[in-house]
Amino acid sequence: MMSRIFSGIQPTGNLHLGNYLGAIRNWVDLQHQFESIYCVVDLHAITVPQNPAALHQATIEVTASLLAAGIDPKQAIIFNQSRVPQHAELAWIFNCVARLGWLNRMTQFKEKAGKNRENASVGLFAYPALMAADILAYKATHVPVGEDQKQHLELTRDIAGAFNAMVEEDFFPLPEPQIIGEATRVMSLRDGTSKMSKSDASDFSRINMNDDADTIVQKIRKAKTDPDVLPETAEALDDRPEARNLVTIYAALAGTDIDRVLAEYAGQGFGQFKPALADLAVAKLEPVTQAMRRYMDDTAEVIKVLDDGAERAHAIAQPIMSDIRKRLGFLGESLG
Ligand code: AQP
Repeated sequence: MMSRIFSGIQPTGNLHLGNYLGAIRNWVDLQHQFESIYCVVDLHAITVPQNPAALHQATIEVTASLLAAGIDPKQAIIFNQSRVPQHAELAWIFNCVARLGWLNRMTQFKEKAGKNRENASVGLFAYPALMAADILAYKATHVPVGEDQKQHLELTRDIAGAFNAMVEEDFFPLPEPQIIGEATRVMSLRDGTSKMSKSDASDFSRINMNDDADTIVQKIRKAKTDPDVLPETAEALDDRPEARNLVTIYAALAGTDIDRVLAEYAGQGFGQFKPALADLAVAKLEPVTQAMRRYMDDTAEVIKVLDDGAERAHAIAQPIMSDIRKRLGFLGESLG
């Protein structure tokens, strides 16, 4: 089977360094090796309440960040999910394939629903079935994601397998997660045990892709650390989550590994390491931030990329969905 990449990102606010190092930077590399489809997942965004104007704006901004990071719309398909109705259509079918017990095990739902579970939307609970539909509507074979999405990918494989068993055919591939690089789980700058996230109340917990140089320097200066010097081995960072996080970020930005960073900085304290990290972060992120501002000055170009991407994505998903309809015995062609 031909390799095809699919991955998605939510338009739920500014992209941050975790999204960049855990996912987008890898998307940029992979677009040259595989047919690649990158989706701004607005249907996923509405699993929690959204302000329509903010969602509209974030869809444009996230797309601008993808372009600024180096995704080439001539090479890869970039579009927003709700434009291609096959995502929602297949998600419904997968809601009928997935078992309640499988979804009950998903840790992201538990984290996001929190104590208010009874009040969470049905969509938030069924989120992984929509994610499976996103991937399998294109029969994608590889899915580059951060560590946090691993469990959802396993569910996608379970759904694909159950569907295949139902239709007695290897209809869908079992997609492989691609969790690549040093920084597969970037942690909050305020708490090394929780994930850097768009929805963290504190802006000082994350570096946003549109932060200016001064803000990046300030956030790194204020990042939580400990009083010890950097050790010689990575194992010695095991019980120092904040220190490990900053060293990991450095390694990922520098395109090296943790051991090499420690070989250079062992014995030095954060008074020395933080300025070096801030310089590196500014040097690596500033070109992306500047390119993003240029795209935001001409949003017509960004919207054109999404229009074109939606057509190309639809052209792939539509015939696959048509085959699925036949397998299930649905009468006639879908009008979507
Ligand atoms: N902290 C992270 N480290 C590494 N990778 C990460 N990703 C997200 N956070 C980190 C990866 O980025 C891709 C897109 O994520 P998303 O925006 O679609 O979903 P998310 O995981 O829900 O991101 P956030 O920031 O945590 O959003 P909120 O706060 O709205 O829930 C995925 O590949 C993800 O693995």
